[in-house]
Amino acid sequence: DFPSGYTGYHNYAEMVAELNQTVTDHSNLVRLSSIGKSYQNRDLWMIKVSDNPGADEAEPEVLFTCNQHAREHLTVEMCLHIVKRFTDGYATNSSIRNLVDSREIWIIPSVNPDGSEYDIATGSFRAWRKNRQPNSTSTGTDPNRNWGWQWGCCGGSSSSGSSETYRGTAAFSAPETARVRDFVNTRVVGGVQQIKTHIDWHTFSELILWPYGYTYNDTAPGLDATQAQVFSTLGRQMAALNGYTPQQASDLYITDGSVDDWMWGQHKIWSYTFEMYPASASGTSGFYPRDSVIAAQTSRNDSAVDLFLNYSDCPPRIIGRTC
Ligand code: 0X9
Ligand code: CA
Ligand code: CA
Ligand code: ZN
Repeated sequence: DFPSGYTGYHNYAEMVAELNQTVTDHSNLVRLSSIGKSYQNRDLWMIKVSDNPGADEAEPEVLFTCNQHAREHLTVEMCLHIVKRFTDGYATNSSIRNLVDSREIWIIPSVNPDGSEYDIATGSFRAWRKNRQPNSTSTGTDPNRNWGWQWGCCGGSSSSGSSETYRGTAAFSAPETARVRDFVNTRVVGGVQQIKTHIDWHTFSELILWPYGYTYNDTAPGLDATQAQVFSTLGRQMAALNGYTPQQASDLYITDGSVDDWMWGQHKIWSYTFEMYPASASGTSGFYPRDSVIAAQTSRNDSAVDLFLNYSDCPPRIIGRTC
């Protein structure tokens, strides 16, 4: 389990308990479901937050994913914080109520529960990143190199099973990414993708990143200059609210097979990657901030998340365009 100084973080069982408690407390606002199983057969839980949550209403849909990377435990807390704020806040906060009433918000707090549990299993952090799927030489596929848009194209991932950025044997060879893909594919209704926007939460470096990650070019097939302008304008406005640094993903380094490139390339979902606290650290210590920072470093993103939800009907609106 989590060591002393970190017991405020949720392990997998505690995360599931928290989600179930939310269902008990706010059955009028949430639906809990599993999108399938991890490699080690853990449920990949997803919670929907909206008014009339049992109905598929004509409201812009928004997706938040957390914990693709096992050791990035602060991101689980970020997703749970989003759930809590939009449910506990509903009765008393009119701006929260307006967002919940006008959006369908899907939240997957742990995309990689096997890796996350492995990271804490001995009571000392293992600094584990990948999932726990065996490969030909070692263990683990990097979920954020396993997505099927320009998979393995560009030197932004590894074919070596022992690498921290092992891309897997094929796009979606990891069950965890395949199940998120399947869910997103089911949201194409009448030929129209219902999910308009997405944030994938990571740690660390305090960055807001947008596609593409596989190329240094600002524009590329499927991403024109106007769209790039939308990504950067919304990215910068969110960054002004949380103090992160906004940039195209490849400005950090080239990655191929990352989730945001697939969400945009395949579905035209306006997809961002947020790298949370801290801004910098030595070695892997940045993945392990004490639990005392959880409250401040999750609520720090509240106004950026609100802006993001607000524009989720039509992100091009931010540069005066229509949808
Ligand atoms: O390498 C990653 O997957 C991310 N950094 S982390 O330290 N959380 O592992 C950055 C990914 C940046 N690229 C894209 N988002 N495309
Ligand atoms: Ca609704
Ligand atoms: Ca809908
Ligand atoms: Zn990460």
